[in-house]
Amino acid sequence: MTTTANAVNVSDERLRIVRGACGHDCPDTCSWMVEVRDGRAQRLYGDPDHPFTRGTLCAKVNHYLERVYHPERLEYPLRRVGPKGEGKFVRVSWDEALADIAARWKSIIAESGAEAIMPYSSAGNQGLIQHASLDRRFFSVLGCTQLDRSICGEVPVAGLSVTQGTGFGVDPEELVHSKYIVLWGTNTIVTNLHLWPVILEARSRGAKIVVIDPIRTRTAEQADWHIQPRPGSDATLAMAMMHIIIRDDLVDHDYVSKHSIGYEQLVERVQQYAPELVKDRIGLAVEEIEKLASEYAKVQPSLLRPLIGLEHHRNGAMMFRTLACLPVLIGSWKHRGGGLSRSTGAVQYSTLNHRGLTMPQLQKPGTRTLNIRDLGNDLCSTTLTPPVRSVCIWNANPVVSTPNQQQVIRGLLREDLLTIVHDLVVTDTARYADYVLPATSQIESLDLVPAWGHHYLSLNQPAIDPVGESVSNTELFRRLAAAMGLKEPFLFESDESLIRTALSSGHPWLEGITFDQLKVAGSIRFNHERDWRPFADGNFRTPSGKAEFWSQSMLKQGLDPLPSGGDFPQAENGFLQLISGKTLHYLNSGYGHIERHRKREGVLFVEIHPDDANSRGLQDGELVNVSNELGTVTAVCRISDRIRTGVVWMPFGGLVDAAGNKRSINSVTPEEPTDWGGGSGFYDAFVEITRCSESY
Ligand SMILES: Nc1nc2c(c(=O)[nH]1)N[C@H]1C(S)=C(S)[C@@H](COP(=O)(O)OP(=O)(O)OC[C@H]3O[C@@H](n4cnc5c(=O)[nH]c(N)nc54)[C@H](O)[C@@H]3O)O[C@H]1N2
Ligand SMILES: Nc1nc2c(c(=O)[nH]1)N[C@H]1C(S)=C(S)[C@@H](COP(=O)(O)OP(=O)(O)OC[C@H]3O[C@@H](n4cnc5c(=O)[nH]c(N)nc54)[C@H](O)[C@@H]3O)O[C@H]1N2
Ligand SMILES: [Mo]
Repeated sequence: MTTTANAVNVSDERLRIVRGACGHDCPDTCSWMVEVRDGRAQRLYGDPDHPFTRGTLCAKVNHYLERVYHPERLEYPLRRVGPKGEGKFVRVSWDEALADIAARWKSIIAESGAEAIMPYSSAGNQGLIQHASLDRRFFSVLGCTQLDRSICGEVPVAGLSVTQGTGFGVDPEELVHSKYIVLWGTNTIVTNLHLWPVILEARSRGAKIVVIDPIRTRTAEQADWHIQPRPGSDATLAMAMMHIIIRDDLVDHDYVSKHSIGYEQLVERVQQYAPELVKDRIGLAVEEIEKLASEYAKVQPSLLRPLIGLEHHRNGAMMFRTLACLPVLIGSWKHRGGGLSRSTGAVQYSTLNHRGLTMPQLQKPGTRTLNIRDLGNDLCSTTLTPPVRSVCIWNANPVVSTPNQQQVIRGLLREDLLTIVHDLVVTDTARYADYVLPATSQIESLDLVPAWGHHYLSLNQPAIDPVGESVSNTELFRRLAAAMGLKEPFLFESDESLIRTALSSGHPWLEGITFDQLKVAGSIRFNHERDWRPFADGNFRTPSGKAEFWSQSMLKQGLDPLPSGGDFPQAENGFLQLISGKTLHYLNSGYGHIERHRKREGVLFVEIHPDDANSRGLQDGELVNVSNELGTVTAVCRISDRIRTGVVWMPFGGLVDAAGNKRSINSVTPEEPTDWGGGSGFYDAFVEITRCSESY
């Protein structure tokens, strides 16, 4: 790493260069430099010296300053004047907004108890303190409803932990040493761009790249082999692979006997997964399954990289639990670059003093928890006691991102609901708010940014003053605490002090990493050996200390103690399974307000296999309705052999459908819970596709 100072005075005296880091919910957490002249940011670019950023940003963040200075950027607090959802607001002062919110919250608490107030946030900003710190303390002190935020990332950890006891995995930079890389349910080139050069480096050293995805994504097009199973069948595929590995004695018996328990039970379980028996459920030919299992076991070091595609299925946790058995069975954890590499979040969060930031001890025992995926049902519930009377939303845009979108909208339309939204623009969710409060962008606030795709810790330093009257999340909660008359000093901790708290864990990997050092270096790699192999010598964090093919704790919870294919629904009676994926120019629901990005993504479409289109008499380019019992969304029909039969694919992004209605894919996705881990199986959506009477 270079150690260029934070604010460098170059020959142009009025120009400052400030180091920062992207706070988007993305594995890459890029380090960037912002050139500022006379208080205005003029250029933002990837740090050329950062080993993971390598001087490039992405299709979205290349235009980040357009987001900062966008004409729709919120500069002042707004109060609703029109009907809910119409988006009519007037400017009010912060004092007026805070006084009214506090007065209404106080009366809600007096009448119904604090649980009638519900916080709702996700990872819109994934910087450590802007993501989760004073907000958690504030709502805990009041005793408000707690939120189970398992919409992204918790399900895999819940699944992996059964086998490994932790979500730890291979450091993504170590993939250069892998010889067989399986990108499993992830579209690296679109969503995790900065890992791609690492994978290409591995390929240049002889690695084979395999993609497992029901659709031929951009990444699949670049791979050496694309395998196209039916959605949700991946754990069954992994079981069939284990069947073959055991049958052909490709097992690493030494590793298995030293570092695992339950091998005999596994041997018995995989008998049900002979490739001939399960090929139809998986939707692959026996030869493909045989070849994958044999290559995966024989070519070492082999590496699995499963990301998000698997967790949004009802059997999501079991998928990760089962996949995690594969590297144990063949002992690939022993090799440098071998094993499984998913999010590095578990590593980052266990290294930092996260509990010191969120102070979970403040939660009042017995306070109810509502799940993020159930927002629509909870807002519409007539039985919830107390009912949700106010929802405070920041770092999230649930009208677009939460399943069963029309139910979310019905809930937000409730006249008696006090809705507060803190965001950078009037998002599709903010349109339903009573108060919209302006949020700072990443270049206007201080944060320590952990990454879920690498092992660097980055300091994001503010480059410019907040635009208008916008405030950061931490400042919002300091203001709300003051308005509520709260006095606890920890509700008013400064951003810098919070960051120092986060760095105070005493973890050996943080040795020598201080706030002051980060101010100079910008980004620092955790202090561990390059060649960190988390489970080379066992060290699993399970109750037995071994990798658990058989799990006593699962049994105790009434769950299957062994890995399995899990239950996954399949399309029947003319229905098609609808899955989705991220897009290049949107960051989840974000960037949709910027014309350049909207244009690049174009009109909402649905991709369908030629056979499925023919049997429905659909033409390429015509408008179709994608519908089920939850709702309808209109999209342009794209007939394509990128997708396998029985499955259709839509991009996840903005809210407007191809007929101009305020609907997106989540109008037809269910809020079905995952097997465990609290997630939602919204990729198990089943839809009919019919010709639309409107023309495009
Ligand atoms: N159908 C379908 N649904 C999905 C997905 C899918 O693939 N398909 N993906 C799922 C996944 S993986 C995820 S992570 C979720 C994402 O869902 P959300 O977390 O709702 O993500 P975004 O839609 O990007 O909304 C984040 C919001 O936070 C705002 N924001 C950014 N920075 C700040 C800040 O500093 N302060 C405040 N107050 N606000 C800020 C942004 O402007 C944006 O409006 O969606 C899930 N929903
Ligand atoms: N450009 C861009 N980058 C992003 C985001 C963004 O919105 N835009 N979002 C960020 C966020 S929040 C996240 S969580 C990450 C997600 O990163 P990824 O995991 O790469 O996310 P997706 O693009 O949704 O890719 C998931 C893939 O899984 C496939 N899939 C769906 N169901 C199945 C299945 O049952 N089996 C298999 N094998 N595959 C399946 C889908 O077709 C899709 O191609 O990306 C982050 N990066
Ligand atoms: Mo996500």
